[in-house]
Amino acid sequence: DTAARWWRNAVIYQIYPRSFADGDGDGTGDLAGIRSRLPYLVDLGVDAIWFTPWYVSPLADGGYDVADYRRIDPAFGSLADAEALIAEAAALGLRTIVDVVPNHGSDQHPWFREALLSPPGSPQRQRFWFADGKGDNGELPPTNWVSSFDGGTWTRVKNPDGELGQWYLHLFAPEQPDWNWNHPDVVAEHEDVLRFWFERGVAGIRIDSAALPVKDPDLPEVTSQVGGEHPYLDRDELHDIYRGWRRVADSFGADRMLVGEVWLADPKRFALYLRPDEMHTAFNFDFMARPWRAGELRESIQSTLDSHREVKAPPTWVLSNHDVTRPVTRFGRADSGFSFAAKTFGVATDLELGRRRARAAALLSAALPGSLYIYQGDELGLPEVEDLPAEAISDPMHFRSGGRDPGRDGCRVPLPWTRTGPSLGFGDGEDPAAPWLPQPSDWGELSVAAQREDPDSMLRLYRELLAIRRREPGLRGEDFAWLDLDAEMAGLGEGRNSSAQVAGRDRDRALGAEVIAFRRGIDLACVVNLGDSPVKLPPHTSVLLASDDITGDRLP
Ligand code: TEU
Repeated sequence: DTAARWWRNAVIYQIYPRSFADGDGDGTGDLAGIRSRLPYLVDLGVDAIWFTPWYVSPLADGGYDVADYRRIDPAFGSLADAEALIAEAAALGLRTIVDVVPNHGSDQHPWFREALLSPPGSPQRQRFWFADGKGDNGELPPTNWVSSFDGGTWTRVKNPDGELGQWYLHLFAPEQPDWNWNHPDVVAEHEDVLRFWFERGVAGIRIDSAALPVKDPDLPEVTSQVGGEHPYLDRDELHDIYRGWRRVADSFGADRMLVGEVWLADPKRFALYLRPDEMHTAFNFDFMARPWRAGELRESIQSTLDSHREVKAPPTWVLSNHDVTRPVTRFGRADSGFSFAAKTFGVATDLELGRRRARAAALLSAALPGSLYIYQGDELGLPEVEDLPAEAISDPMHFRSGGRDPGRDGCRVPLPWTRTGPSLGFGDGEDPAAPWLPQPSDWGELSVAAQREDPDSMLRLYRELLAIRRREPGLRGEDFAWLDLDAEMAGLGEGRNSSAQVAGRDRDRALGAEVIAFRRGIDLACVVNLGDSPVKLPPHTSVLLASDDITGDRLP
C-alpha cells in the first residue's frame, strides 16, 4: 500500500537543529524552535523531516560525535521535547528521520572513557581500534591512512599507568573514535539504538558515512581503491550490518525506512547497498557532483535510473546538504561540479546566474522519479556565507586542514525568518542572543517573511513546485521517458542561460544539445534549457510552472 511505500517518492526536508530556529533565544537552534515552525514545513509541502544529530554530544563535529543516543543534547532540549516533536509532526502529516553514525562515537562516550582507563588488550579497548605504533618506541602511527578531515587517523594515548601507549583510530576528528564492528557489543548497541528511535515513532534512519564502518583487522596500508579490497572503504562485511538493520526496521512495519550516506564512485558497488534486504534508499551524490551541463546531467540521470532499476530501489535527488557549498553559490561558478561542492576560497561567483540555475535545478530534481531531499535554506536560495569571521568558525575540517579548507560553516548559518529584528527572527523572545554564526546583514531580504510576499521568490517557486508534485499523478509515479525534441527548434536569439519548466502536453522533439527534456506520466514534461540562447517551446504547450520568465513561446 502507498503508506508503506511513502519513501519511494517523498520530499524530505533536512533540518540542521543548531541553525533552524531558536526557541529559547540563546543563539543556538533547538527543538522548541523546530516545533514552532512545523506549520512552515506543512505550508512548504514536504512529506518528511530528517534531523541531523540532536543527541548528547560535545559538538566537536556538529553532533556527529555522539556521546549518548538515548538523550537529547541539553542545548537542543530534552527527550520529552523530541517525543513531542515527533508526535506533533506526525499529527501534521510529517514523517521524521533521525541520524545514526555507525562509523564512530564521541571520545566522551562512556565506552571510550572506559577504554582509556583500561589497559591495552583489555575487553574495554576491543570495542574500538587500539593498536601499537610503529617505530622502535611505537612513536609512529600504525598506518598512514588519511582522514576525510585531512591529516592522520590515529591519536596516541597514555596507558592507565601514565606511560605513552597505544594509538586509536579515527577516520574523522580525534574526538570521533571509530567503532570496531567485529565486536558483538557494537553490533547489538546500534541495533538497540535503532529500536529506541523506531519505538518513539520515527519513520526512518539516515545512516552516516555508511561505506566506512568496517575495517580490515590486519590494518594494511591503502594499496587498492577497489571496493571489497580497500582496508576501510566499501568492505563486503558492511552488507551484513545493514541486513541486520533492515530486519530491525522491518520488525516495526513496512513504513520504516533506511537511507544511507554512501559516497562511492562505482554505481554497481553503490547499488549493492540497495538490495531488497538492505537499505531502502541512499543519497545520490553523483547527480549533485556533476557540472551544470546538459550532457553530464543527462548521463547522471540515465545511470542513476539504470543502477536503481536493477535492484528495484527508487532513486534519490539531492542538490545539497550541511557538508557542501550552497547551490546558489556553486551554480554561480564557471564549473559548478563537485570540485565546487567541496569548499573553496575566493572563486569568482555570479550569484544572479547561480540563482537562475538553482531555480532550474529545483524544478529538474523535483520532476525526476524518486524521492527528493531539500536542505534547510535552499528553499530560500541562501548563498554560501564565505566571509565568516575567523573566530566564529567551528568546523573541525577548517582547523585540521591548517586553514586551507574554509570548512562547512558557510552553509550552516542560522536561517532568517523575519525581515528585521535581532537575529532576523531566528531567536524567539524579546531580546534573543546573537546566533551562534553571524547572519549576513542583507539576509532580511532573503527571509521567509520577505519571500512569502514576493511571488517571484525562491520560496514561492518551491511551494508551487511541491504542490504540483503532490497533485500531478505523472510526477508521483515512476514512469519516465526522454523526449527527443527537434534540434532545429533550438537557438533562437540571444539570452542568458538556465531555466526550466514543467509543461503540460508532452512533445516529442529535441530542442538541442543544451536542453534536457523528459516526459513523466501521460502528459507531463520537464524541459530544462542549460544553453545560452532561449529555446522555442513546442506548440500547444501549457506551462504549469517555469523557473524563469517565459516570453511568448520562448524558454529563456
Ligand atoms: O559526512 C561524511 C563525509 O564523507 C564527509 O567527510 C564529507 O566528505 C565532508 O563533509 C566533505 O564534504 C558525514 C556527515 O554528513 C558530516 O557532517 C560528518 O562530519 C561526517 O560524516 C562524520 O560523521
